[in-house]
Amino acid sequence: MRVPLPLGNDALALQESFIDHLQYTLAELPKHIDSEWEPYVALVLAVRDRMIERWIKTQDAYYEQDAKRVYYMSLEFLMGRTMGNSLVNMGLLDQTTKALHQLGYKLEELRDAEWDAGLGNGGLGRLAACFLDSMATMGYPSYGYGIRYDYGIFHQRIVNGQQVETPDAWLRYGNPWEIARSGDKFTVNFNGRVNTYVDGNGKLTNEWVDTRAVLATPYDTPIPGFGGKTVNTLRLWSAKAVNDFNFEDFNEGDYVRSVEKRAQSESISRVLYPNDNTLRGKELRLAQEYFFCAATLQDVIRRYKKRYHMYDEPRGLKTFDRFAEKTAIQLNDTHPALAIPELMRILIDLEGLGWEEAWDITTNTFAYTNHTVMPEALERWPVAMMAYLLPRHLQIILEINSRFLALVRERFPGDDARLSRMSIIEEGSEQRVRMATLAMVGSHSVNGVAALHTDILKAELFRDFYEMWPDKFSNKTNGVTQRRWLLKCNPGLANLISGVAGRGWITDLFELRKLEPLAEDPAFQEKWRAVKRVNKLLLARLIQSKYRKQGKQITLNPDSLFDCQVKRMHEYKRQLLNVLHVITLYNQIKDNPNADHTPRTVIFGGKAAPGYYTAKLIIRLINAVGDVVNNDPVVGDRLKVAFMPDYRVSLAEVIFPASDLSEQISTAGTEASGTGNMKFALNGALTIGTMDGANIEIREEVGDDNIFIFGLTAEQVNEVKQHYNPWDYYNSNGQLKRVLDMIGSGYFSGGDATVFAPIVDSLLYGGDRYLLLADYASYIECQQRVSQMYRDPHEWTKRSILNVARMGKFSSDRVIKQYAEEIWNAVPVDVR
Ligand code: T68
Repeated sequence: MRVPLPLGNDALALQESFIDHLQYTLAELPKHIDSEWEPYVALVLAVRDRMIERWIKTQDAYYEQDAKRVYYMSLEFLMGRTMGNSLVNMGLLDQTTKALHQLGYKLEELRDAEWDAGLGNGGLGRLAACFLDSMATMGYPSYGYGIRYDYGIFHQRIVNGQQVETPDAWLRYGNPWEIARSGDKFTVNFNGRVNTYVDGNGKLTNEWVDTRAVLATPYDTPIPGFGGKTVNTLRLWSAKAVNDFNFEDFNEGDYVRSVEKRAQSESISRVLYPNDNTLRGKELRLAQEYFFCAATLQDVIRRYKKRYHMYDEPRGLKTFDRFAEKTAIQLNDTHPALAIPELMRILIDLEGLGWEEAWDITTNTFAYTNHTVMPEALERWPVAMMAYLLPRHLQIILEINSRFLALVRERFPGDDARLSRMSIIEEGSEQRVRMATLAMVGSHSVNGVAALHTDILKAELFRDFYEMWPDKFSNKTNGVTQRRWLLKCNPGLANLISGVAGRGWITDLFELRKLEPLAEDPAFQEKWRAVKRVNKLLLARLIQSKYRKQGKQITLNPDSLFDCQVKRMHEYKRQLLNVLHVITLYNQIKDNPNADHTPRTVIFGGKAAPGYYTAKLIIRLINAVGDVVNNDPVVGDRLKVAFMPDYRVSLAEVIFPASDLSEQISTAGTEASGTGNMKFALNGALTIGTMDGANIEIREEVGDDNIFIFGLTAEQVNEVKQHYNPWDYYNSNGQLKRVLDMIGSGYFSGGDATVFAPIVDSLLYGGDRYLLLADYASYIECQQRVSQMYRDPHEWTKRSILNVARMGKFSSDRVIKQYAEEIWNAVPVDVR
């Protein structure tokens, strides 16, 4: 068979591919094209062709070298756009820009035609995306597995200051990056019942019968590592109805109904659940989780079996003897934890292994990452729901539990309270399956995502389990990929850095240390500030255009301090505390209009879960405060408040490079890690933050002088909560009282006191669960220090440079290396 010639990477070759695809794939003549979409697709295909060569080579190398495979199972992959990142990683950026320019196209404009792949809610989903980039860059034989939702995270519109959700139909015009692999489809079963009998050999056998079947079909997206050597795979499953003619329906002449019923099966992969750090116990969500696990494990086992005969019979080994040695599966939170009972079911019911043997393989294969200590985010599925949807899995879970509880009894005799705390089944008015417990029992590794978070898991949430298995627990502090979050999103800063420190930082972030000696160099500082200013102008332009679309006017001063808080809207993240500061500043300006106030632009962005009433009301408050502050002539350009609608990956890529100040102000002990904190700092913003999550480790790295820390520590939070009374703070702090009274009296709602009353009530009468009032004074004082320092450009810029220089630890490359060495026992493969 003829092997195709490698494609050229020069501008001419790229042009040829581009024009070929316009003509032969899209049947378009350039002069008749009047949208960006067709040339965008042609460009994608030209770039994709170049990735496919390396993709095939990579997969073949993994097969030939019989590498241990790593599977990252996640219900969320928040990929954002793929074009810019692919060009950067494949080294095609300059030639592509040139090629398009000669044809009369602008790369920037074609890039903007791409929809964000928003298949995630926030940090957890974006972490998965960063991990894929690092695993490919470092050459780990790895696969991302997830669901190809027809609808990603909703689009947020702001109408009359309030969030309105609209569906994200991101696949409407097709997705040119993906390749459908109809050949690798699998059947996934639901419902039915379990038939237990003793077979001819006297063996107890369980058969799952009378099930409802759904097809899982895979779509693959290539994931190029930096340098373009390794190209890995993100495989996403889509649900399809099976072709079983129901003759009963047919006989009754209800053909149309039988077609309609197909939609039910296909609804499994319809939509991403839009909750971040909370869960709704919907049966369809449980069906999604199982659909995903069942399809993925069949694929993993298929791939393993294709290879196992190499070391099988000749050496007297059985099929699955080397499964755990050749397979590592990382569970991104408990959302894919049904993979544990599913692997047990496959090994025992379908492959005929004994329980002990199957359990050994299962626990040696799986590892579990926890991302939260918030009780409302822990998955607890009703036993009754599981009995109906997955009867055989429930049986297996109960068997896992009874064997596990026997071990606990042995270790801690007579400790019934411990037994009920540790049981996989939670008792109560309704029995539930505790998925985190299932994940811990069924894995050989459990990790948190920042040092403090892991400490809290060990000391509080998972304390009993830590006492039982101290060696299972470890910390893996999160990181982010510098390819997207500096090289791609901030070319100005990336070039400035590479000019003085070389390009080594792109694959070894510790190389940024070379910037340290330049931190106080006036000429370098000048260039540093110039880059930031250009980025701020770009962001200001973008915000202004978004406001025009809402029929509003806003002018932003690029010399003001850009103070940004972008992340999901959640009470524990305390966007409301930030608002209290904004109103405090407003009062200070109004009280003292002639004083010299440091100009600030406070920028918010983030989506609230559609059913999260309080979070939505906080969005409304931000916009209401903005309407008052931004239009007050006394204030002028000394204070502006902007809410960026529809915050997403592609907007984040504009915001981080333009920020001076990064708000990381969650109540200590609530934010597992945070990763936005790292992206801001990597782009030269200083952090104002609490001693929470990875903020603590950022402080350790950059030094206490180069970060603004305020508020109670996690330990103090636990203490204060024992006897907390928000009124004490309200009554003793005049500034605070005034701010709350303004909100409560309708100052920002045209005199209507009812609008924002629930917000004030949640603080004063609702117990102020996240201790905003306790941290208010310390936050205000800290912000004053921020304003003061911003007035000294030399001092500020020095700290900005030192922040970037000391970000080495927060690369996801470091994190992946730790997972690979300490959990997966996986090694990189060199793809020639
Ligand atoms: C985040 N978790 C953590 N959850 O909040 C953040 N939850 O501190 C951490 O940095 C990040 O994970 C990465 O480790 C989430 O983003 C969710 O999005 C989520 C989704 C579904 C259900 C529950």
